Amino acid sequence: SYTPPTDRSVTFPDGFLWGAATAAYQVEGAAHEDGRRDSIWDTFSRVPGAVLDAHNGDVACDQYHRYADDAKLMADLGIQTYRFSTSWARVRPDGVSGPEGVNAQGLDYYSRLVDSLLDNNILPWLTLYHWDLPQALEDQGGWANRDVVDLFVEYAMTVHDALGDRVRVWTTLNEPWCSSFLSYTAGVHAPGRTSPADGLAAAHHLLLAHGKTIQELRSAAPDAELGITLNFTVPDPVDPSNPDDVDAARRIDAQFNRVFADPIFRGEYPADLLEDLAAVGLREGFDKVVHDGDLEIISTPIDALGVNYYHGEANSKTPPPDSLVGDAPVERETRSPYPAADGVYVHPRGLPVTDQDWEIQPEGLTRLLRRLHAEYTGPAGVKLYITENGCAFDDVADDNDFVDDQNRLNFYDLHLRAVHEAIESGVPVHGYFAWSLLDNYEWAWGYHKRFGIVRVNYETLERTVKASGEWYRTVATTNTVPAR
Ligand code: PNW
Repeated sequence: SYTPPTDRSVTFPDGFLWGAATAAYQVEGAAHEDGRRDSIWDTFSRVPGAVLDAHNGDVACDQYHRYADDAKLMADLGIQTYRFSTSWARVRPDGVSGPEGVNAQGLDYYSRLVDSLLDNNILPWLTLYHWDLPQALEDQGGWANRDVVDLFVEYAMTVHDALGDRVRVWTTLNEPWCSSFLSYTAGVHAPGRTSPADGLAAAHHLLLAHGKTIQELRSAAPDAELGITLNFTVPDPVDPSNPDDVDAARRIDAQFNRVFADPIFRGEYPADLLEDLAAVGLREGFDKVVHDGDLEIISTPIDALGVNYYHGEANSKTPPPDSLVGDAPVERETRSPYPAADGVYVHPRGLPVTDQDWEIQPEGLTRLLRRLHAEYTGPAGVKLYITENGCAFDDVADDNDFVDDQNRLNFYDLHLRAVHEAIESGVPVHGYFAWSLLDNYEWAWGYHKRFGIVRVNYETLERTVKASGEWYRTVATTNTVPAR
């Protein structure tokens, strides 16, 4: 693997946006306050064994009460934009249509948050869905039920009506791959279902909800910047000269990347994906889920693609040697549970890993950005942003709660150099968000994994900037990754 040299500084283009990201359920807490009702993550975290130590988001980072201080902290860190999400379970807690379904107190919170950000000169970057579907809607079939699509659009426009005068950047969905396949097929995320057909239906309905919302937002706010955030992997064959391995990587690319990018940018599902679904008996059912006209809606032009990148993977149709399989505490299968990637395995490559056993592979980000620009965003004239990148490490805090996280700093340094390399080679990337501003509720891992550039003491809820956060301030305020 290629590691860029770190002995020179690299400066980003003028106007490059430096941000940090979070999501509602991961940071807000106040789960039972001001009219919020259960989302699928509240109920999922009560299922024995679903989340490590049954951790939940009842308190999280308490941002619901500490947003004003957090906005000041961001300003102090030189952060120019804050990527946060609004919670459907706060805004329309019962999933009921019409004005009676709106929870004014929930909307008020986001209004106060946005005002605090603007007071601190921070651009609000609003994501409408980061996985907290109202449980009431899951009880009606969740994302596998087409009826949820129009309810999402209604929720989105409720948020827009309240905040559209102050929020200019709108992201419909965060990582629909997670809220469909990881949630409805692999059962790892809420609602914990294990149905290949439901995962496919959820993916399509999420895409349709995205497309319809873009159309509504576009007519309500012609000047807004509208987009979606996808998570991408960079699949490589274990052995490039082995046709089975090459096919394994192709399948992962279809099932993970192209299943979302192709409908959005080309108005069609990938033909090879549909063939793979036919081979496992899922094609007919999926064809019924996709109605005439859906793909035109899904491919409604957008302004921005958010890219979440953590790592790529090496694929094969044979299992990896046991000795190389990591020891992640959340049980991890190396065999894909996903319908169009039947029989595909992930092989650990012996790269350095984070505390989730996620491989550290910065060059994958350079390749990903070049590919997205060449095949999707470039031809469509769509702006690229890195909306998430970061890592979990077992932080050790000193008596003052300070964490000297050189490992995380190193991760960011390498990945920002990888972004810079893509920019140098002609890929226009317009901004970067660290995941995450704060240590927070890391879904199925609970509070066991820390991603923050700022430490959260979960006893006192106090925030302490880590070494990586101090370093990020230098980067953001000088627009430069310094030499090391
Ligand atoms: C993303 N996977 O989640 C999310 O957008 C964040 O909310 C999250 O905290 C961050 O990445 C770190 O995990 C993912 O299992 C969670 O492949 C799990 C997976 C991918 C992304």
